[in-house]
Amino acid sequence: MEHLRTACPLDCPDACSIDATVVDGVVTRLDGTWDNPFTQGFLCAKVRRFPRHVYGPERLRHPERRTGRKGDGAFERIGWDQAFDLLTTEIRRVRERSGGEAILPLCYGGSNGLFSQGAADARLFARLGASRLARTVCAAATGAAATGLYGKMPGTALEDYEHAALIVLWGVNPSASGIHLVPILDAARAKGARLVVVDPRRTPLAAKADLHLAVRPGADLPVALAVARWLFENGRADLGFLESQATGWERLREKAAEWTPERAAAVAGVEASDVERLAALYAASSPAVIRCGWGLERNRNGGSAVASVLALPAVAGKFGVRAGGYTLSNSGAWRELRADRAVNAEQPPTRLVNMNRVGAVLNGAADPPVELLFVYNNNPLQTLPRQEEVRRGLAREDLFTVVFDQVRTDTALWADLVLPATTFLEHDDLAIGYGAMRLGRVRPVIAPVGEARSNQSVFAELCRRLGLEEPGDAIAPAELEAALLSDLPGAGAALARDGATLPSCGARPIQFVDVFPATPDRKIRLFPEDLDATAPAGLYGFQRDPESPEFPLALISPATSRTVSSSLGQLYRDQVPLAMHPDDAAARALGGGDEVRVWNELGEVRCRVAIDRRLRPGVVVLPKGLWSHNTLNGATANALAPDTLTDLGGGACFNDARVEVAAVRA
Ligand SMILES: Nc1nc2c(c(=O)[nH]1)N[C@H]1C(S)=C(S)[C@@H](COP(=O)(O)OP(=O)(O)OC[C@H]3O[C@@H](n4cnc5c(=O)[nH]c(N)nc54)[C@H](O)[C@@H]3O)O[C@H]1N2
Ligand SMILES: Nc1nc2c(c(=O)[nH]1)N[C@H]1C(S)=C(S)[C@@H](COP(=O)(O)OP(=O)(O)OC[C@H]3O[C@@H](n4cnc5c(=O)[nH]c(N)nc54)[C@H](O)[C@@H]3O)O[C@H]1N2
Ligand SMILES: [Mo]
Repeated sequence: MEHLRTACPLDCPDACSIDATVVDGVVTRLDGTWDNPFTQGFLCAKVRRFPRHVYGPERLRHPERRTGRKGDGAFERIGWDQAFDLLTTEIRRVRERSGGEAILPLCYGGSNGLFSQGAADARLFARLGASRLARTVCAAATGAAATGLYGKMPGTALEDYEHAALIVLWGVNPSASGIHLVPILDAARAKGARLVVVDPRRTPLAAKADLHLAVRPGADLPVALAVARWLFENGRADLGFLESQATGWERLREKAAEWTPERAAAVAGVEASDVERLAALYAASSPAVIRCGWGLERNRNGGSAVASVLALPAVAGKFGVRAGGYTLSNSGAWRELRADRAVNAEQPPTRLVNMNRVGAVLNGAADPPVELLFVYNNNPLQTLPRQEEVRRGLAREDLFTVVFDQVRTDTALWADLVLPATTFLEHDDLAIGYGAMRLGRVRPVIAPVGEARSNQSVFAELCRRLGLEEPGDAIAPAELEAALLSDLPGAGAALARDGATLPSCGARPIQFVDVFPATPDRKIRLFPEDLDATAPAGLYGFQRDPESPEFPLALISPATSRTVSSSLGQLYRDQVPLAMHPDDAAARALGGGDEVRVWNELGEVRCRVAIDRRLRPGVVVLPKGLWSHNTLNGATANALAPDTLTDLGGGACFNDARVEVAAVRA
């Protein structure tokens, strides 16, 4: 029996350090360690179950070629040589006939490591002149807002929340999506910190909070602007700070002036007195920190909503003390990483495909049409909007689809060529979290299962076989690491020592003491003109709810503790119900366990109903990441999600799905 150290690269803020128990070359157990203090010696339940993902029956063990009709799932085993021959022949054929842009790489979360994404893969697709992918399915609106205002300033360290007097969790549910923050919140509360939660659902932390604002999905913008207005009107805005450290605050004040607490409360479906309570509590507390999540971005107002929330610490003057300020994504803490050196290729300015529109793009909305789709680190049928349209695209006879994955996903059933990928327990990688500020070394703790290969080796091999290799290409893990860390002297040695190292700003920077806005003048831009010009209703402009008499219910699809997006979904075979408030159920004569159809103009899901008092009336929930086996008709929340885009950043509007629900009577 051996104990081996590694790090978790899955799509999660926490970036845990792991102790893997390996018996005779088989991984039997994964535990958290203290190497990274934020891991606090424990792992989430889903990663503890990861060995089942590694060895389960859905695991892909060798390359396969389609033998039946598209979508049948009939494949025959082939060797890697044959797979590479088939693939290079297709790539050459498509490129010669229709040009590189007829090739579309489709990738997103995957293992999220720095070798697995944006390295050898990006090099290959750049040299092929393939279509570029706008990776917008997550964090596009938050990214645009945060960068617009602060230019990717590192956030308050999550560990420092322990020192806060007030913690505001805005559109974030750490109990599922980043559990290592939970004990820190408990410790802060034990020391007297107040907790405010803004979320349409009574999440576990909302149930413990001093104040819970159960806003309507998509209505955060009026609430945050009303708080800003209150601060200005009541002499609680820090005008000295705004004058010296920010630009554009007068424009923000004008936009906020429209939103009295009463008007914001009416739009958001909360009490005006609660909006005022939030403002007063925020003004009175220091250190006050806002943990801004991703729940508030996934709608038509997402970008402006996030901008208005992130403006609050500036308006109220909350920076400059430990645990004062905000945290969104800390990936901005890693500016020194040299992904460009790992790629070693200029990206030609080929067309940019927004991944939220892949359904439309595969069905004729692209010229030249996409003829070769290369799916890796992504499960598009389960995670993109407009599931039925995506499925129709994958069914196209004239599309050659490669699915490079670890397990046989629903998407893989539509592949022409299936390639088996290693998991993070089988390959080298480097992982950074977007919460914890650690760089973790991912080490292979077991040999690859079957014939699985790592992304970096497969994309490098494709480059070689296509004659696209160039001198200076980083191929081996050590070369990739050297390229990525070339501007972080000492990082390699620190990684070798304890499996993790820190960004140059330190692991616990104080905003406006240790780190400053990465804008040209180091000032906060509270009204960036470029954002104002691109938002359909202007920056901080509110777009009304897409509900209609026909489709009055807001369907949201938040993260659950079982999966990471759709990853690990093969491990849960049960039927997942639609959660619904008792009033909404009663209005439709529905009882718990009833079979229903949930539909809108885009599609229909058949499932059962679960009555849930923790929801606000008018909001129904079907979690993100479900697989076809989790519902009665194989469709999931994504079948009902529109491919409209957020006001900033071209992001996904999953939570703008508006639906009706009715019983299916036998
Ligand atoms: N266990 C687990 N962990 C994960 C993931 C996972 O799937 N499972 N996913 C990872 C990924 S990819 C990401 S991006 C992060 C996401 O982390 P979070 O931001 O925490 O994730 P979500 O569940 O999308 O949304 C958080 C909350 O926002 C609420 N919400 C929905 N709409 C609105 C709204 O309009 N306004 C407000 N204020 N709240 C709203 C939801 O009810 C939910 O409780 O988590 C990561 N961690
Ligand atoms: N309805 C709804 N849908 C959503 C969301 C929502 O809120 N509501 N949220 C969205 C969010 S936040 C996100 S981040 C996206 C995520 O969407 P995706 O990017 O599709 O993420 P996953 O579902 O985790 O799928 C990743 C796939 O990559 C595979 N993989 C993992 N590691 C590797 C590797 O090293 N190599 C290769 N080749 N494959 C690998 C996994 O097995 C898995 O099948 O989903 C979005 N979808
Ligand atoms: Mo995400």
